[in-house]
Amino acid sequence: MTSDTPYPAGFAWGVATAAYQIEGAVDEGGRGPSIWDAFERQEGAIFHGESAAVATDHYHRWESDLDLMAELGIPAYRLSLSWSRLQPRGEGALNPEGVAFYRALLAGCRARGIEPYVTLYHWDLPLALHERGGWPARETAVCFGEYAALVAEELGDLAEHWTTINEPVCASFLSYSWGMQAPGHRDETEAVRAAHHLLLAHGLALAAFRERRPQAKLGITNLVSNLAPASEAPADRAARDQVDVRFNRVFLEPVYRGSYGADVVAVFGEHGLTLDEVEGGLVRPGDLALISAPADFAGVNHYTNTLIAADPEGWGGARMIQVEPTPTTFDWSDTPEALREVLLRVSREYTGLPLYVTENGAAFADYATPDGTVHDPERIHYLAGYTAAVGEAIAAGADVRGYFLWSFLDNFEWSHGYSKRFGIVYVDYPTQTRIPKDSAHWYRDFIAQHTPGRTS
Ligand code: IFM
Repeated sequence: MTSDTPYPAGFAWGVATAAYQIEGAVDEGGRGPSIWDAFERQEGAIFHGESAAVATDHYHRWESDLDLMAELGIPAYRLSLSWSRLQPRGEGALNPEGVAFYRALLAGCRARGIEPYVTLYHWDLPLALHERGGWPARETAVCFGEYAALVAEELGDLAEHWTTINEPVCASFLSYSWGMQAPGHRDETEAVRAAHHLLLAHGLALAAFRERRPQAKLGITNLVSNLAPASEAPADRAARDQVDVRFNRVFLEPVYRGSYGADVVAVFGEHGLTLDEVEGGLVRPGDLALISAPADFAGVNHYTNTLIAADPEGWGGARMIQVEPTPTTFDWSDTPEALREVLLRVSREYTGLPLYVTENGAAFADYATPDGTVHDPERIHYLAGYTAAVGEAIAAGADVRGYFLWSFLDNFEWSHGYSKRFGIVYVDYPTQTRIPKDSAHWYRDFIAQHTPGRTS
């Protein structure tokens, strides 16, 4: 640590993206369809019926995108692999064209002095596996372990840090219970089964990768929301605890404590989660040892700071209200202390592993001015606050080793289509022109200032 920065030497400053949100080229390079390709075609699933078939065309523009990243002085890049590009049907040998694409991309990062941090799964399940039951089926987790083994063999030499699963809460509850993400189901039992199988997939992938690449640093990324009761009323406090179980604890407890706690089982027991491992049940003998096997880091994504009020009509009898101020186009808060609290909570209550903020950022209504510049003072305000909050968490004892801003490019924001711009680089979608926003220049200078030995 230097005297003028709270961040330790070697701190990874980066940006993050995900394959489906930027790559496009959905029918090229031998890629198979994923659940998102199918979900997009459902009436009303995506804002304005938009599609990620082209997205930011990164599949064709990856070299100039990496050049821009290097010009902006960004030393680390968290990206995800498309499972259905690498394994079009979710089983069998890897697709050579997919392997070649990702080998070139990862080597291209390193050639530019950018360290890649790779995520194996960011929600784009091969459609063929969905047709065999998707995440509610145990077999999907087994297939994921096999996929991870092949990735370790074919690509594992090109990155040190590997995340197994991104935000299992979204790939389970938002996808199988809330109906807002692919495959758009509304069935709480399916969601609980998906949640357990995503965690099992993490465990199987960790073991497979570890065996083939013992030097790799491995972990899972959870979305961790900061939650407080809307009032001191017992009903609001109880509602807050319900949401904490459903959103945070159902994932953090098995991974970092090796069991679903009694509160988690009290909420989800009726859907199959058990304290004990049951032969033939959802949680089977050996599952929890796999899920909680030692990892090398804990990934934390953070966006929301939420008050919880009792509401019999809401999910788990609760209603969520974003803490003010909520200037972002998602109505999410600009309240950086929430990130500090989340990092301290994870490090104090769950794990002493090094933490990485694997995603944090905000969407604003950015536009290009006639002189071809994009001014986003709100994002600079947001980033200044949240990066400072990371420093505060470190000063208070959290072992945070990196921060990945979401996102590098404006991109396809899932069911919200292109309506939410999270990038520090503006994308003019009709022409695919990239324009670094003011925040990109701010981040470049910030990184230089907080990286010993670097200048902008
Ligand atoms: O765009 C998403 C990303 O795919 C997962 N984490 C949250 C981001 C913003 O909603």
